[in-house]
Amino acid sequence: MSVITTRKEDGLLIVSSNNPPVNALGQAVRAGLAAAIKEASGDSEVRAVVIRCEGRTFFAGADITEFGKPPVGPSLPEVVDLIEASTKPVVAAIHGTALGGGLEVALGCHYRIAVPSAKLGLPEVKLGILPGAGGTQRLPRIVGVGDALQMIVTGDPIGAKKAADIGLVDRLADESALDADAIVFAKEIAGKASHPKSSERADKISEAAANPQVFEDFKQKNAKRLRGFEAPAACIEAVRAAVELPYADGVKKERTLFMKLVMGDQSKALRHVFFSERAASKIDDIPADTALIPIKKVGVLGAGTMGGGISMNFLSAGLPVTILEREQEALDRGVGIIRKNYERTASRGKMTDVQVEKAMGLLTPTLSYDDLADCDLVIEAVFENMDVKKEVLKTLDSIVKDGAILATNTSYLDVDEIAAVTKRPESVIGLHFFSPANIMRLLEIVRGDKTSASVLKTSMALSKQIKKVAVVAGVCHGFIGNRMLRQRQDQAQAIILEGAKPWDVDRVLTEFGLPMGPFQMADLAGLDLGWSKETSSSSTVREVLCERDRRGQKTGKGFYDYDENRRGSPSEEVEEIIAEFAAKSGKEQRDVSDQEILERLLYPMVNEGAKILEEGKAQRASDIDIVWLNGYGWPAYTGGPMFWADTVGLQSIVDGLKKHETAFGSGFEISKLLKEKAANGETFN
Ligand code: T1G
Repeated sequence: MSVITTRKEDGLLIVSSNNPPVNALGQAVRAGLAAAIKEASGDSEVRAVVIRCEGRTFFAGADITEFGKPPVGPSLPEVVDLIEASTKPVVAAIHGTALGGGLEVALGCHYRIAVPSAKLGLPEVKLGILPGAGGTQRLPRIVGVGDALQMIVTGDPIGAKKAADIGLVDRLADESALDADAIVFAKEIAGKASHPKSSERADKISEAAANPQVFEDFKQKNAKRLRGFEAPAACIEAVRAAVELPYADGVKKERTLFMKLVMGDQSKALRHVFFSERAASKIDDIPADTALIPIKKVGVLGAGTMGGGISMNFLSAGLPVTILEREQEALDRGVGIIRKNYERTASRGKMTDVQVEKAMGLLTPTLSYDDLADCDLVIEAVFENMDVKKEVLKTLDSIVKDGAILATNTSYLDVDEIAAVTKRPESVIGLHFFSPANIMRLLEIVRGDKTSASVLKTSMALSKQIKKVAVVAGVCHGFIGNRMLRQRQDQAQAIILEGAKPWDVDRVLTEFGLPMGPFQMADLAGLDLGWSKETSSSSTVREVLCERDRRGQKTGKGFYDYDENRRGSPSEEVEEIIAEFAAKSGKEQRDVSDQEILERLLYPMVNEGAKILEEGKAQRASDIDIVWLNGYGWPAYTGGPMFWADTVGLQSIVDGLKKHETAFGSGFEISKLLKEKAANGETFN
């Protein structure tokens, strides 16, 4: 069965695409579309054409799996030009998501009709490229430079209503009658003498032609968000070409920029991220027919920062939450913070007051464990202490109904040991949210030795429902993310004793693309976390700083000195404290290069990632990448620590680890898997 079929109806040629799951514009689809347009042009009975898609969505873009492979014609630009040049007017009937090449096909059509729920966008920049089938030249001509820049440089889709407002969509169809309304529309326009061609429009770009400052302003306004990414600047340059060059030259410029980006490392990394995020939701070794446990009511234990944030995820997804605290005051404070967070979101226009009240209406505060008895899932978010967690799980085990999932939000502790205090370890799982839990996308699903397939599969399905990117981790100290972070933190502490300045260490990591360095992070979190004056013994630089009232941003000084706007600057006193401490510890200080800082802090993370894979604590290397991208701000344009290691070359990583072996201390070992892959010239991904 061909993916593109045509049928004639009342003088119209209806062209249908059926290429599940998302009607990607693979070779067969492109060839089918080209043939359909030729069929219409050659058939005198045909007065107009409607292009529509079966399944859940209009074309969601070029087929990304074809990237990097030898191209097979017709190319998408050729198909889009063919549609626009068609002697019969063409209407695009849009539902679901018209994205990337899919929107470019629609821009090649003479008219666009969409259901109100449809989304339209050019997300190519998220894959490290730019629209390569005329989108950067046609879209500004239809919607103007301002909206085109916003859509192309951010890659964020817009709704059909907004698209209609800005002229991208000519008509909104009834949500349940797209095909019928598209046919009516096509018949209406069929009689017109001429039909609009996006590539020939100029009215919407004249304003920008008179004011080229619009491009600089846009760049400035988005500089912080786009830092480190190559594609956004190329997107702006392509849209500028649409304003400054004739269409044919603009398209050439677009193609040149596209080809450079698509062959580049950043696009390879971002395509890796695209498929890795989708792969992460697959659990390799559980049967597809594993039953899901219905989750209708959720319980959360602890109304502190984590408990409150966790609750909001379920409330925002429309699931009722019962939140338990020991004291009324703590309960009221927790509930108050949840409401304040929602109201702040509403004040930014990202929620309506009705939605705020709906979410708050689903929240039941309680001081009694009994109110959790009929929950389908209970998540404990109490103090990170093994005895406390065991006590809580034992109590839940005695109260909550059979078949319910008992989850712990521990960040480090042994989930199997916690599960063992219950009579139903198969129902126990780790759901490790990241703070702030209502914002951070990552969820580490920690699979215990006895966790059942149903509990695991249900947790993964639920993570999608609460819009998290979930990754399955095995039980080990710190699971995937924190276990690797530990390696970096240890080296950060060690390398400053050898002479690297804390602010140089942070600079090297932020220049690499991480949002913050370890010392900036420590000052933000507070150096006195887990510290007490009574037990302090100047045994670490951190202790000495705390003893000197340098406890971080909150005291105006930590590793950095802070001004009234909390802007940090290097501190001579800290330099002296570290030099003194190093001397006392018999450490000689020396100049440490940026390259050594990078290798010493990031290579051990990769090594630990390889050990996690070796031990089967992660299903695949790309899962580790997804953890670091969504939980620790690792720069997406490098693909994540394991993909980045492949880019650096595993042999270079091994050589670097060997070079710095002494600095890593006696217990350090290079992962067997890493050494093997390096020796065989293999990669992780
Ligand atoms: N190509 C190939 N496979 C794709 C695909 C695509 N464009 N989009 C999705 N898939 C696969 C995906 O890997 C998954 O596979 C399955 O479809 C379902 O996807 C010239 C060059 C459309 C919003 O960037 O954003 O056009 O895991 O799990 O959550 O200018 O998919 O089941 O094996 O994501 O409902 C531009 C990418 C391409 C859009 C649906 N287009 N797709 O989300 O399902 S570049 C995009 C999405 C381009 C031109 C350039 C989402 C979706 P599997 P899913 P979903």
